[in-house]
Order: sequence, then structure tokens, then C-alpha cells
Amino acid sequence: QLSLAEFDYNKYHTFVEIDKWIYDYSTANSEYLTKMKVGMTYQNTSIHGIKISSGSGKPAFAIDCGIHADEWIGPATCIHVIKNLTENIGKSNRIGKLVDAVDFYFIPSSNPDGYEFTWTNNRMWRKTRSPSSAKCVGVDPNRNWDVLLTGAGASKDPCSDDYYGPKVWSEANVRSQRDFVNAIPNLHAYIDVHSYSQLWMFPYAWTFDLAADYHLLSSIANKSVAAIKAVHGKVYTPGPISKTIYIASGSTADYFYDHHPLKCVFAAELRDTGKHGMLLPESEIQPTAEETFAGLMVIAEHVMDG
Ligand code: ING
Ligand code: ZN
Repeated sequence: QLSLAEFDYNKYHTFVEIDKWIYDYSTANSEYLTKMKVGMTYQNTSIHGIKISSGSGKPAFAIDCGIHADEWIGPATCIHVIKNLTENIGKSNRIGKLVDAVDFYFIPSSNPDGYEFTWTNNRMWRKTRSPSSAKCVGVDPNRNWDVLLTGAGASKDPCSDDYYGPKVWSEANVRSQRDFVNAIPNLHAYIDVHSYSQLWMFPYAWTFDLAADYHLLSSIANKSVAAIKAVHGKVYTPGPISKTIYIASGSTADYFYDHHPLKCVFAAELRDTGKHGMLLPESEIQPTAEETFAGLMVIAEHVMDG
């Protein structure tokens, strides 16, 4: 078991290591960080979150990583972002002001059953691990939300990687994430982090129709991609999910956009654009986290300014 001092931020970690880091890091910074229980998975593993707060009643920004098991850069980035925010607490710089003004909630690894399976059995596993049919295991946790479940861009085939599930909310980790996020007081922004393709997106995924808040979301996304590019020169493309990547029903982002009063909802695809894909080298964890941090802080600034 790694101690906090031995934890290597520039390596990928198993779920057990990530979960231990959440405990160790929140304990070491207990004045500002709180470990929270998000809920359970199908295999009865506890999903944990971290809240970063220097008070209460601040507007909140929630971030989930790793809803798809094979997207390893997600959890690694969430951990970096938590660390970077924490190290800026109390400083008078821009990040210090943001972390003072906003409550941050993270779910660093939101699909632990699937993630563990990518370490032990199949590196390219994406879904949950619930036995969805006699033939195949798993449901796409980003197709299982109550947004036109059986619509376009989701599959009814239990063997498909985009299987929407036997019914809406069939997945324990999805229900856990829904209830955890819905209970966050004063939530003003949400982002669901994926990889790969370098995109900075916002609803809708299920339709080509523009969201009512299109102009606001588009202007924030444009600023995020500019901030990202300024860090290491990487180009991320902003836009509505349906037009930027593809149509998808039953998604996390659309659910929170339509069923929660918050309007500031995003979905990111981190590095790269396909050279390594899911198998992004560990040498790219740090730079990916740095540029993602810059993109996220643009959203946090919007939260701070109301
Ligand atoms: N991409 C996402 C997927 O679930 C997405 C794209 C994001 C769709 C947000 C809908 C909402 O297919 C990956 N790589 O998983
Ligand atoms: Zn994904």
C-alpha cells in the first residue's frame, strides 16, 4: 500500500489506489477537504467523492471522471485537479480566489467495477459490470440516464458498448451519481469528463436542437478551449455534443441539463486525437491535467461571478 508521499501522480492507478488516495489526501487536508460517499456499485464497491470547500453556502461546481472504465486519463486528471486546487488554498492568486469562492465536488472514479475490470481482464472495457443478459455483461453508464433512453445513439443490444440497459436507472453507480449530484446544495455547474478526442462540449447530446442556454454555454466553451490552448498548444473543439461528436441519448450531461435547475453543463473529451487513444502514455498525464485545469477554471470563474 502506497503512502501519500509515495503516490506517483504521473502514473495510472488501480481503483483501490485511487480510493486510498481519496482517503489519504482528504485526511491530510482535512481543514478544507471532505471525503464523501457517493454510493455503491453493482459489485458493492463504495464510490467516493471529495468536496473542496473553505466555508459553506458557496456556489458549487461538480466534476465526475471515469464514468467510462477504459478512459484512464479521466481519473488521473481529476486527481491532479484536486491537488492543484488544494495547493492554491489561501493564496491570493487567481486560483486561490476561485477555490475560496466556489465549492468543488469531485467523483474521481465513478465506475469502479468497470475500471477494476480494465486492470484485471480487459483494458478496453467501457461499461459497468452488471450482468445485463445471458450473453453479455455491462451497460453503458452514459446511456442509462432518463433522457429518451431508447433514442438515437444508444443500443438495445446488451453486447453493444453503447447498450442503454434493461431499463432506465438500471445501474447502481448511475443512480448513486444522480442522487449525489442532485443533493449538492447550490450547484451551478457540472462537467462529465471523458476521453479521447479533445472536445469541450455542452448539451444537447440527444438532439441537434440548440439548448436554450446555447449562447452562454458556447461562450464559456470558447473561453475554455482558448485557455486550454494557451497551456500546451493543444486544440480542443467546442460545441454541442450532438454536433461535435455524435447524437447520444440517455447521457449524464443531458440529464443534469434538463432535470436540474443548473444550466452550466459540459462534457469534455480529453487527449488525445487518436494516436494513442485510450492508451494515452503516462508522460501525457501531467500536461493533460494542466490544460484541463485551465479549461475547468474558466467554468469555475463563471460560477464565481454567478
Ligand atoms: N464519448 C462520449 C460517449 O458517451 C458523449 C460522448 C459525452 C456522449 C456526453 C453524450 C454525452 O460516447 C466517449 N468517448 O465516451
Ligand atoms: Zn466516455
